[in-house]
Amino acid sequence: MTQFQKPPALPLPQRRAFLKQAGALGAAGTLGGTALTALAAAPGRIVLPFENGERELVAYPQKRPLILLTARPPQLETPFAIFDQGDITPNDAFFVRYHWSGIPTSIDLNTYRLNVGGNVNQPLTLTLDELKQLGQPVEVVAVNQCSGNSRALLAPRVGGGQLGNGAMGNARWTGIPLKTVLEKAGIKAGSVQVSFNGLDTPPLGDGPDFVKALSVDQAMDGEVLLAWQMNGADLPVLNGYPLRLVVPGHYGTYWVKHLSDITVLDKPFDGFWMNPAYRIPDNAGASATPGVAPAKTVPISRFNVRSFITSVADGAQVAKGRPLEVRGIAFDGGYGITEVAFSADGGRNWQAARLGKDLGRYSFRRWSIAFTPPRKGAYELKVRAVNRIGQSQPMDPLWNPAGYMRNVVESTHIVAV
Ligand SMILES: Nc1nc2c(c(=O)[nH]1)N[C@H]1C(S)=C(S)[C@@H](COP(=O)(O)O)O[C@H]1N2
Ligand SMILES: [Mo]
Repeated sequence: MTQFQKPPALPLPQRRAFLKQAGALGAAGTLGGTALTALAAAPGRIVLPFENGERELVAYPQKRPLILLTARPPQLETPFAIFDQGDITPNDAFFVRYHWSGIPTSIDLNTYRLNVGGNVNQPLTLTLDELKQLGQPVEVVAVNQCSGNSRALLAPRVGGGQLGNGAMGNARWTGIPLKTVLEKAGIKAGSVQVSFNGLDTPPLGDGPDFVKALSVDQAMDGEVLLAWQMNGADLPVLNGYPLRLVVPGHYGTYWVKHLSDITVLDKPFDGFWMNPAYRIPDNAGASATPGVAPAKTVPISRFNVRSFITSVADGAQVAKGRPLEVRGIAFDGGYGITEVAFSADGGRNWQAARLGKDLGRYSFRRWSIAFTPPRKGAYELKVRAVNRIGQSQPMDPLWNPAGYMRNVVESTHIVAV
């Protein structure tokens, strides 16, 4: 399966079988004994705001009920209301994305190893404990967002996982800089890229394994982390236990989970998941015209600017003349959000919102503004953010064939009564 195909929804019995297996195998990992009890609560359904947006809510091991996109592999979206509850996304509410169904359901730290090899002076084979001893742990609060977050809102619709706005989350990640490990191994002269592989595999070994690459410069920038904790706890199994790459400001595709192999390369990596997958039109808005193949593509990289209203849902009724706190989140690729503007009249007039606590330039930035609907009737609310280098969001949606990087200024329609 590639991200260009719409994954089929599995019938319930097959999904149950997977969940049972995940729970039963959980002894050595962190799935623990609670996994199956969580499944018992039949959580219901949700309707996302696009055609064929009806989804089941399902609780996987270590997760609260989340929006089910596919069961094999597990792909789960965070219900949007969670984003109104704070700037950190709880581990059990964090979205899950995989490409292949051969995911590890249990990992034994006694046998787990991180291999660092390729064009290095000293190949390394490290246990998790040995890795942790290599340097002082560092922390970063950073958004992880799937390239195809919000894909189902595109017009015309495109193939790929039909995601609403829930394939993103913000967490405090703890680990050591990738740089520390690469320095220990010693990158040889002439190296150009570093590739990353995790423990998951294609079914029956008949597809391209999920492997990603970064340039040596980026791998050595000191910001890319090998992280073993998320919000102060071990990574949930479905979010990459026991170790994942964290690439602040960059799309989730680079955040390789269950990381097992780091390989330094003397020529560019050209595996399937770097080319043709996960590429965007090579222009400022990463945009293309439907039906016209983009002239040139490049690997997707940094997030563009996004902002969302989280405190009031589209279609909500509010009281005329009663003050409303409109709240939400904004983020970008790491320059930091400097301005958030709010409009209650479809974008004709804008007012500056108040920015919340700054958790760092890779984090969600919360914002809020008081709004009192002066009359009865319909209002079109909009929010638009600007980052430190002046990047913002388009008023009209941009489009590309893979449905990546949606960041149009969205509308929330409400009615005052
Ligand atoms: N091993 C592995 N890592 C992976 C993937 C995968 O399929 N396998 N998918 C990537 C993609 S496309 C995304 S968006 C993020 C999602 O991270 P999460 O599942 O922790 O939310 O994981 C990335 N890391
Ligand atoms: Mo992704």
